[in-house]
Amino acid sequence: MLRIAITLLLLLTSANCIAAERPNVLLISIDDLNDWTGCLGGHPQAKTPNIDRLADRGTLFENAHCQSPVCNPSRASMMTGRYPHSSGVYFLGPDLKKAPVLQNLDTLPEVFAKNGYRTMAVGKIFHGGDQRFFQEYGGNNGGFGPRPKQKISQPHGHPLWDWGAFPDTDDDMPDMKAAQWATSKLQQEFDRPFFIAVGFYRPHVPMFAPKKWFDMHPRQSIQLPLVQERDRDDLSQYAINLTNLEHVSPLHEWVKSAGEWDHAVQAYLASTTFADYCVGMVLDALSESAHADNTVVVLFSDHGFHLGEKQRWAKRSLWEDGTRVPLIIAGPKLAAGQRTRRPAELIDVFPTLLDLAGLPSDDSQEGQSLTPLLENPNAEWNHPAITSFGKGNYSVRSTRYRYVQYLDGSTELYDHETDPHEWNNLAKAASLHEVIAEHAKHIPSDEHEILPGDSTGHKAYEASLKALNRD
Ligand SMILES: [Ca+2]
Ligand SMILES: [Ca+2]
Repeated sequence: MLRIAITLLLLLTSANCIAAERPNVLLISIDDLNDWTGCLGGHPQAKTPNIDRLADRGTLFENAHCQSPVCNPSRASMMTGRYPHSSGVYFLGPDLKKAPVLQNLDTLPEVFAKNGYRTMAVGKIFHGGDQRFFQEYGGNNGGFGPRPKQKISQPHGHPLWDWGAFPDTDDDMPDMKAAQWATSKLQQEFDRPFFIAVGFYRPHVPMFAPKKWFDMHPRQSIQLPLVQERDRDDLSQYAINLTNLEHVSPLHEWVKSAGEWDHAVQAYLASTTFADYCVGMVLDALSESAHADNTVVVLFSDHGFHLGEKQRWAKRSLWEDGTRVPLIIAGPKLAAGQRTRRPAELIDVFPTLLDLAGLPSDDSQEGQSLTPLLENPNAEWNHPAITSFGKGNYSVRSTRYRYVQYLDGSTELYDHETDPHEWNNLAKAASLHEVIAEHAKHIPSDEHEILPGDSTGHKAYEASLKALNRD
């Protein structure tokens, strides 16, 4: 009896020791942030000093992409390690727990909890219902706006679509509360390693921030994104319809005619600089804490965002503006100041964190651990980034090219070495036949049916399908 008790005690002690040696995880999410950061250079006037210093401390994945250009499927995919085409969660609905493929899986924080971690979160990590997945949840802090009596009236769009200097103080910003909550947690000591996730809402619409953040981006000197007037001439009608019909964001024509393009760009830059400030608060709290030398930090956004490129606004596209995201991984035992052009996917974060925490790997994960690229940013890497927007519509992004294939059979190919804005569709170039074939091999052949869910993203897909049948 005594021997059993001693053995048990020894086992428990060694388990605790192993757990105590594991690194903490700080996961920072920024909603709807495209490549308009200083370190990615997507806009020359982006001011993100805190995201940039995190990039300097770790590895910046310069060619990272979401699995879907919509919040819910992107986050469901990342947090379960399953592509949208594997789960059937392609759009804003359904919730991941309503997907037969996902409902019995442990999500990323739940796997860490099962391995002895204390899991905490604040803000938007999943697309709703975050409290289900963390042991402690500091509140959603969403539901911001609309501004009373000041709403910009625009005929085509969701009530969330508003921008301008509002409210008066930083303390009235929901993201500030999330940063403060995370800061207070990082100041505590824990008897176990922790997994803290902090999800910021800006620059997601409404693009509000107090006036001082707008003043850092004066409207009179705002540079509009580079846009080619006839950029869409080499796209199929289906591709145009898919990204524009029943769209919930304003039409580009309206934004231009209302004289609001520069104002909206200013608001996005201001909102991003504010979100970056909140990121800085959390990074400062970490570096001043007892956890500074034993915490892996991952920063990501759930998808990109158009601000007039290809004559459209917001997410829901398979182009670079829709899929490219910031992704940074930094940690105490990881190299600093690295950049890699190898394609990375948000779905890769799950197996990467298992690796970095020394937890058992999981063969059912559909992403790849990025640790080989953390060790050598130029390592051989044959895993292009796959993004879908509804069943049958895919983009395959390699180190050099983007190939897009739509369910009507139309295709696009862009060479990022010569065409970073994806203006010239080379899909019909005979000399690139082999390049196209190589990329097309990665288009999934086994696709889950679209699970029902009431969503605006789904409406765009349905409308483009209907238009196709009419042709
Ligand atoms: Ca989002
Ligand atoms: Ca074009």
